[in-house]
Amino acid sequence: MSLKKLDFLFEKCKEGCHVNLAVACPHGTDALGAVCRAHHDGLVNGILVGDPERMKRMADEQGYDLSGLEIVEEKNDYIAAERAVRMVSAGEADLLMKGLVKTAALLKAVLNKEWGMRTGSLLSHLLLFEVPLLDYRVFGLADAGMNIYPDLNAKAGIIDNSVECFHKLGVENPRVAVLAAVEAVNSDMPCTIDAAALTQMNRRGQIKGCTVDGPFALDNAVSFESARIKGIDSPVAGNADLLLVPDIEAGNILAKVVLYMVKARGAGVVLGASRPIVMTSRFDSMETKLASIALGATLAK
Ligand code: COD
Repeated sequence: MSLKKLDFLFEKCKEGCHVNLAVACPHGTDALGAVCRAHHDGLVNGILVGDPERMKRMADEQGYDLSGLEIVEEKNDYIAAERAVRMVSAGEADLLMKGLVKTAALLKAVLNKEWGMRTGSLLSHLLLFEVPLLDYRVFGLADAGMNIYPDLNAKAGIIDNSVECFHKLGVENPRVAVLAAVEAVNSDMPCTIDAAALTQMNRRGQIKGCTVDGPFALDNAVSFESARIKGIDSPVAGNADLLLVPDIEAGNILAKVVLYMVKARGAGVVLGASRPIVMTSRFDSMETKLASIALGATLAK
């Protein structure tokens, strides 16, 4: 089974109890607007951790309805980020979301050894996105937001986190395409060597619960026609569920093409911590922000 359309996330996250979402510094239109919508649409219970005056001013300007949302007062952004992380670590919230605070600052708080959200696993980012031009097929893209230049072990950890997410969403054996610029192993392109090693690690049972193959150029991974023309015989070619990119630069550029140039809907979370972390950007569409919250809430259950 593969995923089609992200709509199912909105139903899935409403099953059972609602999760409590702690938003660190919801002082901008991006997170505040999304969490208000998500709260009133019944996706989550919103907890706003930050400066109440800034939130209320923003809500008045934009017409957001803050009624029913819990507000935890912390005027300093860094302390607010810490407080939101501590709330999740203490079980007072089930899900963390980034507001108007630097990504690296929030992630450093998450990685704090004493009160952060570490589990001993690698933390990595996963973006799910649906492509209208490909019949709304859903692809995962990792890692476009956390690990800067992952080595082989980190890439295996990124696959493990992403595969666990696919399993939770009902995809039993996701097909993982390790992306490069070409589909042949080339010693001048180190990521093609990593791709071959990851494929072998999967065959030998070092990476489980999925089928890994690579290297692939992007088109060979998502298009049967392209794979056929190149003569690639693989269960993953043309049929990938998860695209593993070589580094954060490639991932971030691909994610931005998908979200802003193609206008596909996405859902992004950081995985591998004690609870998922929703990281949206100011430029994300409201659909992408809500789908990210719905994905995080589904995984937090
Ligand atoms: N998973 C688990 N532990 C980690 C990870 C990880 N991915 N990264 C670092 N750690 C641990 C290390 O083992 C160490 O104990 C501690 O955290 C600090 O490690 P450093 O010094 O290597 O890490 P930092 O604090 O310099 O950087 C960690 C960041 C996550 C902040 C950094 O990797 C980063 O800035 N990533 C990019 C985030 C970003 O800007 N994303 C936006 C693009 S959309």
